[in-house]
Amino acid sequence: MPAATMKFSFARPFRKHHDQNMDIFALSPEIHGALKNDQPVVALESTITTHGMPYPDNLETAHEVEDAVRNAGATPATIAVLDGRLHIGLSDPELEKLATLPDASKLSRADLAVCLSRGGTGSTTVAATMIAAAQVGIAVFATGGIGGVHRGAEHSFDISADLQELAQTPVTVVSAGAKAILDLPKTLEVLETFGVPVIAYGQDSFPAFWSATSHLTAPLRMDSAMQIAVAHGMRNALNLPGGQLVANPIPEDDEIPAEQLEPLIRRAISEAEVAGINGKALTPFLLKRIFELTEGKSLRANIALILNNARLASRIAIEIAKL
Ligand code: PSU
Ligand code: MN
Repeated sequence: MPAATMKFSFARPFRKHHDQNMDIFALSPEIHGALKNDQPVVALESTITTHGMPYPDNLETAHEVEDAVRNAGATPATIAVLDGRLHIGLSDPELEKLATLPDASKLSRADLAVCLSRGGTGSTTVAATMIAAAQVGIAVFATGGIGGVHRGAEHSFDISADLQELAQTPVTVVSAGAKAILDLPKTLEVLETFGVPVIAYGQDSFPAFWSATSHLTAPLRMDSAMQIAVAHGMRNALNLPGGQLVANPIPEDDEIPAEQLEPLIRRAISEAEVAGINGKALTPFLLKRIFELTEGKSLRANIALILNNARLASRIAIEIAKL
């Protein structure tokens, strides 16, 4: 490519509409059609697949989550970077490639563009998935649990980029709260500082990922997908830049009581300290250790809560599409 052309294309401001970003984005035909016709679409992240679960549970779950969205009447858009293109909607072979990648990069806001510029491959975290979703006009995104303020952050400064993303990118993220490995009170404080609405779904308590409740009261509560959709629309009408965090409790039959989990979480965290694990590697390490320490129970709960979030996100996307 001649230098002048390159300069032009890189200097060009980012355009909001997906049709004009075809060089960066690779939309699956299904997603292209759904977005063009203003049909409800739910974004899904891919770090759960590459760093959150072992194979083959990761691949099976990715398929089940997509099926859950389809059964609820929306279109699933799993997002990942493959060979230098930001894919919105993955084919079965693409999903399988991602799920079996030995050393996938875990991409957040800081490294998304670098990976694309190098022609690389990697999964997107909550932050990077939100960026991609907003660029192509997807309003709703389902994940397991967002990243947040790690325990001991007063020393490590480890605060997930997911929180800043919620403050600036207008996507409604359906989660089961923040992962219970985190410092939940500090995570709620930072979200409040950043002006992110934290909405517990159908209860007052802020859910704690593997557990349906915590000792914390969520700042906001809503009891219907429609209310959440209207609030999303109101933020747009006010031109407020950030998103909403919906905290959807894990179904009670699938939860692990917090008392049971807490000692195992503490043990995993001290093992990480001893091993000197930090940065991007910390959350995947803790999830893996808790999986081992609960003999797989945490994984089953994680799968159940993601499916539950996918169903609620679909209902919200359907309501937003009606607005
Ligand atoms: N939800 C899960 N499993 C996960 C994640 C979410 O059930 O592995 C991922 C998300 O991609 C989230 C990331 O953005 O964990 C948080 O990583 P960190 O703490 O390094 O920001
Ligand atoms: Mn971190």
